[in-house]
Amino acid sequence: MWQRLKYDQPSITKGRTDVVTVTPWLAPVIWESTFEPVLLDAIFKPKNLTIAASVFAVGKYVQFLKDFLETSEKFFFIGFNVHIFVFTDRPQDVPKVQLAAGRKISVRKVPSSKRWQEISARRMEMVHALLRDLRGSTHYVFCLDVDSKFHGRWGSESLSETVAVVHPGYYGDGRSRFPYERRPQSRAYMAPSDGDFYYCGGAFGGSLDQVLELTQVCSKNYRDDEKDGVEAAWQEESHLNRYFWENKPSKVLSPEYLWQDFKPRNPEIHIIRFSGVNKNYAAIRPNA
Ligand code: UD2
Repeated sequence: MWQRLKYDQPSITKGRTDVVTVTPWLAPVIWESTFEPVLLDAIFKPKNLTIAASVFAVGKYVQFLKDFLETSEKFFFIGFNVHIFVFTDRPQDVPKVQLAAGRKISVRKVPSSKRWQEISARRMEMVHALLRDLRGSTHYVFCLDVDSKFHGRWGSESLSETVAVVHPGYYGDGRSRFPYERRPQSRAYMAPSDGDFYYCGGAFGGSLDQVLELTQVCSKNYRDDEKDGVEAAWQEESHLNRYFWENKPSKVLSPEYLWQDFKPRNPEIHIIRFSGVNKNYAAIRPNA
């Protein structure tokens, strides 16, 4: 295989100098130009992997599905077996999208909700139940926000045991400014002197077994908090951040992997791969 493969000679002394490409616990941080897509695909494709993605479209958020699904066909793990699971209370409104060979969409019905906080917070629990069914048939899983579109490659460079995405809104800030849960009575609590990065609730993933574990711990902590009458500041995103503080991700994806359309592109962002669309919260959320 290697004789036929053509890619630029790697250098061990030259590379990107404007960003950090490894964490203090030696997990790679994935930025454009730090990896060779042709080489990575040549390593991962022969493994015949199946990648699952979960996406929730509850209530008016079904309107985002068309763009999400159509753009995933152009950019998300092209050439791999991909199975997208759409969780929705409106299965009849899931758009029909033309799929390439090896790609599937399945729809799972979930209850509607009167509170967006609850929709956001219950995702981990439902994903956990799904993953138990997928044991033995799926290798990696990504949990993604639906109000987003793919604009560039998101592929095998992102595969690892536990994968976190650095939130585009806070990556220049000091840790004391991160919007972690700050009340010690919550299981998502983070002290002002703690924390590595602020990670997105809108995109994370890893191997099936690791995401099973992560979703179990985070949803249990959310429910236990609930019994104590506490809801973390950013629901499951807060619990996810606490989880990744205690269990360092084995790969960190730069904010290229979840940008936000309203943000001007910063110079270190050479490509936007996935980005949240601009939206009018008052018009689409079930509550204020
Ligand atoms: C931020 C986070 C998001 C989540 C949220 C807190 C990023 C960049 N953004 O995004 O991950 O932590 O704050 O809620 O990480 N949804 C529905 N129906 C609804 C409301 C939400 O299906 O009525 C689902 C949908 O999949 C959506 C996700 O929940 O993508 C998060 O929705 P959001 O609009 O609350 O998220 P947003 O963009 O403010």
